Amino acid sequence: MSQNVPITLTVQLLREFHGNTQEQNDITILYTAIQQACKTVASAIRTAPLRQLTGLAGSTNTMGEEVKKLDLLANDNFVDALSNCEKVCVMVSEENGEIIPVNEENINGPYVVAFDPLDGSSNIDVAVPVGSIWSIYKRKSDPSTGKQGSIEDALQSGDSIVAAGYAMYGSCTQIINATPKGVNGYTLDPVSGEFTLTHPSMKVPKRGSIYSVNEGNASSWNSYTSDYVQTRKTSSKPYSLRYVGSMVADVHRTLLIGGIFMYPADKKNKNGKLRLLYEVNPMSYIMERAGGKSVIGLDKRALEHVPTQIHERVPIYCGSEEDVDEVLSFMKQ
Ligand code: AHM
Ligand code: MG
Repeated sequence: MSQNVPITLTVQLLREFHGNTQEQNDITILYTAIQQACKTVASAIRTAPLRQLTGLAGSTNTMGEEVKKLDLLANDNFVDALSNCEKVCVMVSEENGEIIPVNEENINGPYVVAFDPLDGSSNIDVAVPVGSIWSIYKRKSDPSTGKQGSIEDALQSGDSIVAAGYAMYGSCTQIINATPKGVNGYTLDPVSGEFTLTHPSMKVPKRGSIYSVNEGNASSWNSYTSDYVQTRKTSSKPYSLRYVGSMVADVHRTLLIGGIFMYPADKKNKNGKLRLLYEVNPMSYIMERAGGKSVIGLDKRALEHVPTQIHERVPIYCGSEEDVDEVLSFMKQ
Protein backbone atom coordinates (compact mmCIF):
# COMPACT_ATOMS: atom_id res chain seq x y z
CA MET A 1 0.00 0.00 0.00
CA SER A 2 1.53 3.32 -1.02
CA GLN A 3 1.45 6.24 1.37
CA ASN A 4 1.94 9.91 0.55
CA VAL A 5 5.22 10.91 2.12
CA PRO A 6 5.36 14.71 2.57
CA ILE A 7 8.15 16.42 0.62
CA THR A 8 10.03 18.94 2.72
CA LEU A 9 11.81 22.06 1.46
CA THR A 10 15.12 20.38 2.30
CA VAL A 11 14.31 17.28 0.24
CA GLN A 12 13.08 19.41 -2.66
CA LEU A 13 16.30 21.48 -2.64
CA LEU A 14 18.37 18.28 -2.72
CA ARG A 15 16.40 17.31 -5.83
CA GLU A 16 16.62 20.72 -7.50
CA PHE A 17 20.40 20.99 -7.07
CA HIS A 18 21.03 17.32 -7.93
CA GLY A 19 24.04 16.87 -10.22
CA ASN A 20 26.39 19.29 -8.48
CA THR A 21 27.17 17.76 -5.10
CA GLN A 22 29.07 20.76 -3.75
CA GLU A 23 26.34 23.24 -4.67
CA GLN A 24 23.64 20.85 -3.46
CA ASN A 25 25.39 20.52 -0.11
CA ASP A 26 26.08 24.25 0.30
CA ILE A 27 22.61 25.44 -0.69
CA THR A 28 20.88 22.90 1.51
CA ILE A 29 22.94 23.96 4.53
CA LEU A 30 22.35 27.63 3.76
CA TYR A 31 18.61 26.97 3.59
CA THR A 32 18.70 25.17 6.92
CA ALA A 33 19.80 28.52 8.36
CA ILE A 34 17.08 30.42 6.50
CA GLN A 35 14.39 27.97 7.63
CA GLN A 36 15.58 28.23 11.23
CA ALA A 37 15.41 32.03 11.12
CA CYS A 38 11.93 31.94 9.54
CA LYS A 39 10.59 29.56 12.19
CA THR A 40 11.90 31.75 15.02
CA VAL A 41 10.46 34.91 13.43
CA ALA A 42 7.12 33.17 12.79
CA SER A 43 6.89 32.11 16.41
CA ALA A 44 7.77 35.59 17.68
CA ILE A 45 5.13 37.20 15.43
CA ARG A 46 2.40 34.76 16.50
CA THR A 47 2.98 35.56 20.18
CA ALA A 48 4.23 39.16 19.94
CA PRO A 49 1.44 40.84 21.95
CA LEU A 50 1.94 38.25 24.74
CA ARG A 51 5.70 38.82 24.88
CA GLN A 52 5.76 42.63 24.69
CA LEU A 53 7.26 42.36 21.20
CA THR A 54 4.93 44.84 19.50
CA GLY A 55 5.78 48.50 18.99
CA LEU A 56 8.84 50.55 18.29
CA ALA A 57 12.37 49.67 19.32
CA GLY A 58 13.14 53.37 19.83
CA SER A 59 15.68 53.75 17.02
CA THR A 60 15.77 54.52 13.30
CA ASN A 61 17.67 52.67 10.59
CA THR A 62 20.06 54.31 8.14
CA MET A 63 17.16 55.17 5.82
CA GLY A 64 15.54 57.14 8.63
CA GLU A 65 12.74 54.59 9.11
CA GLU A 66 11.51 53.85 12.62
CA VAL A 67 12.60 50.39 13.66
CA LYS A 68 10.15 48.03 15.39
CA LYS A 69 11.12 45.51 18.05
CA LEU A 70 10.25 42.68 15.68
CA ASP A 71 12.42 44.23 12.94
CA LEU A 72 15.39 43.90 15.26
CA LEU A 73 14.50 40.40 16.41
CA ALA A 74 14.07 39.22 12.82
CA ASN A 75 17.30 40.86 11.70
CA ASP A 76 19.29 39.36 14.58
CA ASN A 77 17.95 35.90 13.77
CA PHE A 78 18.78 36.12 10.07
CA VAL A 79 22.24 37.58 10.72
CA ASP A 80 23.11 34.98 13.38
CA ALA A 81 21.82 32.01 11.41
CA LEU A 82 23.52 33.00 8.14
CA SER A 83 26.72 34.21 9.73
CA ASN A 84 27.27 30.85 11.42
CA CYS A 85 26.22 28.49 8.62
CA GLU A 86 29.70 28.56 6.95
CA LYS A 87 28.19 29.04 3.49
CA VAL A 88 27.89 32.83 3.39
CA CYS A 89 30.77 35.32 2.98
CA VAL A 90 28.82 38.56 3.30
CA MET A 91 25.24 39.73 3.87
CA VAL A 92 23.12 42.76 3.04
CA SER A 93 20.11 43.56 5.22
CA GLU A 94 17.50 46.28 4.97
CA GLU A 95 18.22 47.02 8.63
CA ASN A 96 21.98 47.60 8.28
CA GLY A 97 23.48 50.61 6.53
CA GLU A 98 26.61 48.74 5.42
CA ILE A 99 27.31 45.19 4.26
CA ILE A 100 27.41 42.71 7.14
CA PRO A 101 30.60 40.66 7.43
CA VAL A 102 30.34 37.08 8.71
CA ASN A 103 32.26 35.52 11.59
CA GLU A 104 36.00 35.37 10.86
CA GLU A 105 36.06 31.56 10.71
CA ASN A 106 33.34 31.53 7.99
CA ILE A 107 34.75 34.03 5.48
CA ASN A 108 35.35 31.36 2.84
CA GLY A 109 31.59 30.93 2.35
CA PRO A 110 30.69 30.69 -1.35
CA TYR A 111 27.47 32.76 -1.27
CA VAL A 112 26.15 36.27 -0.67
CA VAL A 113 22.68 36.71 0.83
CA ALA A 114 20.62 39.91 0.64
CA PHE A 115 17.52 39.98 2.83
CA ASP A 116 14.70 42.02 4.23
CA PRO A 117 14.27 40.30 7.59
CA LEU A 118 10.76 41.64 8.21
CA ASP A 119 8.97 43.21 5.28
CA GLY A 120 5.75 45.13 5.85
CA SER A 121 6.75 46.56 9.23
CA SER A 122 3.89 49.03 9.26
CA ASN A 123 1.50 46.05 9.46
CA ILE A 124 3.18 44.27 12.37
CA ASP A 125 1.12 45.76 15.17
CA VAL A 126 -2.22 45.20 13.44
CA ALA A 127 -1.67 41.46 12.87
CA VAL A 128 -1.73 41.73 9.06
CA PRO A 129 0.58 39.37 7.12
CA VAL A 130 4.26 40.33 6.99
CA GLY A 131 7.22 38.39 5.67
CA SER A 132 10.94 37.88 5.15
CA ILE A 133 12.50 38.09 1.67
CA TRP A 134 15.91 36.88 0.45
CA SER A 135 18.05 36.45 -2.63
CA ILE A 136 21.21 34.35 -2.88
CA TYR A 137 24.16 35.03 -5.20
CA LYS A 138 27.51 33.30 -5.75
CA ARG A 139 30.36 35.44 -4.46
CA LYS A 140 32.43 37.06 -7.20
CA SER A 141 35.73 37.19 -5.32
CA ASP A 142 37.97 34.15 -4.95
CA PRO A 143 37.21 32.48 -1.58
CA SER A 144 40.73 31.02 -1.40
CA THR A 145 42.23 34.49 -0.83
CA GLY A 146 40.99 34.26 2.76
CA LYS A 147 39.45 37.73 2.51
CA GLN A 148 36.04 38.84 3.71
CA GLY A 149 33.29 39.14 1.13
CA SER A 150 33.01 42.75 -0.04
CA ILE A 151 30.49 45.21 -1.41
CA GLU A 152 31.51 44.16 -4.96
CA ASP A 153 30.30 40.66 -4.12
CA ALA A 154 26.95 42.14 -3.12
CA LEU A 155 26.40 44.49 -6.08
CA GLN A 156 25.21 41.95 -8.64
CA SER A 157 22.26 42.04 -10.99
CA GLY A 158 19.30 39.78 -10.31
CA ASP A 159 20.21 37.69 -13.35
CA SER A 160 23.00 36.24 -11.18
CA ILE A 161 20.60 34.96 -8.51
CA VAL A 162 21.07 31.29 -7.59
CA ALA A 163 17.88 31.02 -5.54
CA ALA A 164 15.42 33.43 -3.96
CA GLY A 165 12.36 33.24 -1.78
CA TYR A 166 10.12 34.71 0.80
CA ALA A 167 8.41 33.58 3.98
CA MET A 168 4.92 34.85 4.63
CA TYR A 169 3.71 35.00 8.21
CA GLY A 170 -0.03 35.01 7.58
CA SER A 171 -2.92 32.73 8.53
CA CYS A 172 -0.29 30.01 8.11
CA THR A 173 3.47 30.30 7.67
CA GLN A 174 4.64 29.60 4.14
CA ILE A 175 7.86 29.74 2.18
CA ILE A 176 7.75 30.33 -1.56
CA ASN A 177 11.10 29.47 -3.09
CA ALA A 178 12.47 29.78 -6.60
CA THR A 179 15.52 28.14 -8.17
CA PRO A 180 16.44 27.62 -11.83
CA LYS A 181 14.11 24.59 -11.70
CA GLY A 182 10.99 26.64 -10.90
CA VAL A 183 8.89 27.90 -8.03
CA ASN A 184 7.47 25.83 -5.19
CA GLY A 185 5.45 26.73 -2.11
CA TYR A 186 5.80 25.11 1.31
CA THR A 187 3.62 25.38 4.42
CA LEU A 188 5.07 25.08 7.90
CA ASP A 189 3.54 21.98 9.46
CA PRO A 190 3.31 22.73 13.19
CA VAL A 191 3.33 18.99 13.97
CA SER A 192 6.53 18.01 12.13
CA GLY A 193 8.08 21.51 12.29
CA GLU A 194 8.93 21.15 8.59
CA PHE A 195 8.21 23.40 5.63
CA THR A 196 6.24 20.90 3.56
CA LEU A 197 5.55 21.11 -0.18
CA THR A 198 1.94 22.24 -0.67
CA HIS A 199 2.17 24.35 -3.86
CA PRO A 200 4.31 22.49 -6.45
CA SER A 201 5.39 24.09 -9.74
CA MET A 202 3.69 27.44 -9.21
CA LYS A 203 2.70 29.39 -12.33
CA VAL A 204 1.28 32.89 -12.38
CA PRO A 205 -1.85 33.14 -14.60
CA LYS A 206 -1.23 34.89 -17.95
CA ARG A 207 -3.72 37.62 -17.00
CA GLY A 208 -5.45 38.53 -13.77
CA SER A 209 -8.24 40.84 -12.70
CA ILE A 210 -6.61 42.71 -9.79
CA TYR A 211 -4.31 45.73 -9.64
CA SER A 212 -2.33 46.38 -6.47
CA VAL A 213 -0.78 49.76 -5.76
CA ASN A 214 -0.84 52.46 -3.08
CA GLU A 215 -3.43 54.64 -4.77
CA GLY A 216 -2.97 57.30 -2.10
CA ASN A 217 0.11 58.33 -4.09
CA ALA A 218 -1.90 58.74 -7.34
CA SER A 219 -1.65 62.52 -7.46
CA SER A 220 2.14 62.30 -7.76
CA TRP A 221 2.42 59.35 -10.17
CA ASN A 222 3.86 59.71 -13.67
CA SER A 223 1.29 59.93 -16.46
CA TYR A 224 1.64 56.38 -17.81
CA THR A 225 0.93 54.84 -14.40
CA SER A 226 -2.11 57.09 -13.94
CA ASP A 227 -3.38 56.32 -17.46
CA TYR A 228 -2.89 52.58 -17.01
CA VAL A 229 -4.72 52.48 -13.67
CA GLN A 230 -7.53 54.63 -15.06
CA THR A 231 -7.97 52.19 -17.96
CA ARG A 232 -8.10 49.24 -15.58
CA LYS A 233 -10.87 50.94 -13.62
CA THR A 234 -12.98 52.07 -16.55
CA SER A 235 -12.70 49.13 -18.99
CA SER A 236 -15.75 46.99 -19.72
CA LYS A 237 -14.53 44.52 -17.10
CA PRO A 238 -13.00 46.74 -14.41
CA TYR A 239 -10.25 45.24 -12.26
CA SER A 240 -10.52 45.04 -8.47
CA LEU A 241 -8.06 46.92 -6.28
CA ARG A 242 -6.33 44.94 -3.54
CA TYR A 243 -3.49 46.48 -1.54
CA VAL A 244 -2.31 45.04 1.78
CA GLY A 245 0.78 47.25 2.05
CA SER A 246 3.02 44.23 2.75
CA MET A 247 4.91 43.40 -0.43
CA VAL A 248 5.01 39.70 0.46
CA ALA A 249 1.23 39.51 0.79
CA ASP A 250 0.55 41.58 -2.34
CA VAL A 251 3.06 39.64 -4.46
CA HIS A 252 1.88 36.32 -3.02
CA ARG A 253 -1.71 37.02 -4.08
CA THR A 254 -0.51 38.15 -7.51
CA LEU A 255 1.54 34.96 -7.92
CA LEU A 256 -1.41 32.76 -7.04
CA ILE A 257 -4.30 34.44 -8.83
CA GLY A 258 -2.63 36.86 -11.24
CA GLY A 259 -2.87 40.57 -11.88
CA ILE A 260 -0.29 43.26 -11.28
CA PHE A 261 1.61 44.64 -8.28
CA MET A 262 3.23 48.06 -8.66
CA TYR A 263 5.28 50.49 -6.66
CA PRO A 264 5.93 53.24 -9.22
CA ALA A 265 8.23 56.19 -8.91
CA ASP A 266 6.37 59.28 -7.72
CA LYS A 267 7.20 62.84 -6.79
CA LYS A 268 8.10 61.82 -3.22
CA ASN A 269 9.84 58.53 -4.09
CA LYS A 270 11.77 59.49 -7.22
CA ASN A 271 13.06 55.92 -7.73
CA GLY A 272 10.08 54.22 -6.16
CA LYS A 273 10.17 52.98 -2.58
CA LEU A 274 11.22 49.36 -2.79
CA ARG A 275 14.82 48.23 -2.59
CA LEU A 276 16.40 46.31 -5.47
CA LEU A 277 18.61 43.79 -3.71
CA TYR A 278 16.24 42.39 -1.09
CA GLU A 279 12.73 43.31 -2.27
CA VAL A 280 12.51 43.84 -6.02
CA ASN A 281 15.07 41.29 -7.20
CA PRO A 282 13.89 38.26 -5.22
CA MET A 283 10.25 38.92 -6.12
CA SER A 284 11.15 39.52 -9.78
CA TYR A 285 13.16 36.29 -9.88
CA ILE A 286 10.21 34.37 -8.43
CA MET A 287 7.75 36.02 -10.83
CA GLU A 288 9.88 35.25 -13.90
CA ARG A 289 10.50 31.65 -12.85
CA ALA A 290 6.71 31.30 -12.45
CA GLY A 291 6.12 32.58 -16.01
CA GLY A 292 5.32 36.19 -15.10
CA LYS A 293 7.14 39.45 -15.74
CA SER A 294 8.77 42.18 -13.70
CA VAL A 295 10.05 45.47 -15.08
CA ILE A 296 11.44 48.69 -13.64
CA GLY A 297 10.91 50.76 -16.79
CA LEU A 298 10.37 50.56 -20.52
CA ASP A 299 11.90 47.30 -21.78
CA LYS A 300 14.02 47.03 -18.66
CA ARG A 301 13.61 43.81 -16.68
CA ALA A 302 14.27 44.33 -13.00
CA LEU A 303 16.72 41.42 -13.03
CA GLU A 304 18.96 43.13 -15.63
CA HIS A 305 19.65 46.15 -13.49
CA VAL A 306 23.14 46.28 -11.96
CA PRO A 307 23.02 48.09 -8.61
CA THR A 308 25.55 50.73 -7.65
CA GLN A 309 24.50 50.91 -4.00
CA ILE A 310 23.28 48.17 -1.66
CA HIS A 311 20.11 50.04 -0.69
CA GLU A 312 19.27 51.23 -4.20
CA ARG A 313 15.56 51.77 -4.83
CA VAL A 314 13.78 51.10 -8.13
CA PRO A 315 10.18 51.28 -9.35
CA ILE A 316 8.52 47.91 -9.93
CA TYR A 317 5.66 46.59 -12.07
CA CYS A 318 5.32 42.82 -11.72
CA GLY A 319 2.84 40.02 -12.17
CA SER A 320 0.93 38.37 -15.01
CA GLU A 321 2.63 38.61 -18.40
CA GLU A 322 -0.28 40.27 -20.20
CA ASP A 323 -0.89 42.77 -17.40
CA VAL A 324 2.77 43.85 -17.30
CA ASP A 325 2.79 44.07 -21.11
CA GLU A 326 -0.17 46.39 -20.88
CA VAL A 327 1.71 48.76 -18.55
CA LEU A 328 4.67 48.62 -20.96
CA SER A 329 2.39 49.67 -23.80
CA PHE A 330 1.39 52.75 -21.76
CA MET A 331 5.07 53.49 -21.09
CA LYS A 332 5.74 53.48 -24.83
CA GLN A 333 3.02 56.05 -25.60
P1 AHM B 1 9.40 47.89 4.84
O1 AHM B 1 10.38 46.93 4.29
O2 AHM B 1 10.05 48.98 5.62
O3 AHM B 1 8.28 47.24 5.55
O4 AHM B 1 8.77 48.70 3.57
C1 AHM B 1 8.39 47.99 2.45
C2 AHM B 1 6.89 47.92 2.36
C3 AHM B 1 6.42 46.85 1.38
O5 AHM B 1 6.16 45.67 2.06
C4 AHM B 1 5.17 47.44 0.81
O6 AHM B 1 4.93 47.00 -0.50
C5 AHM B 1 5.42 48.91 0.86
O7 AHM B 1 6.42 49.14 1.84
C6 AHM B 1 4.23 49.69 1.24
O8 AHM B 1 4.52 51.04 1.21
P2 AHM B 1 3.41 52.16 1.32
O9 AHM B 1 2.96 52.15 2.74
O10 AHM B 1 4.10 53.43 0.92
O11 AHM B 1 2.32 51.79 0.37
MG1 MG C 1 10.72 45.65 3.08
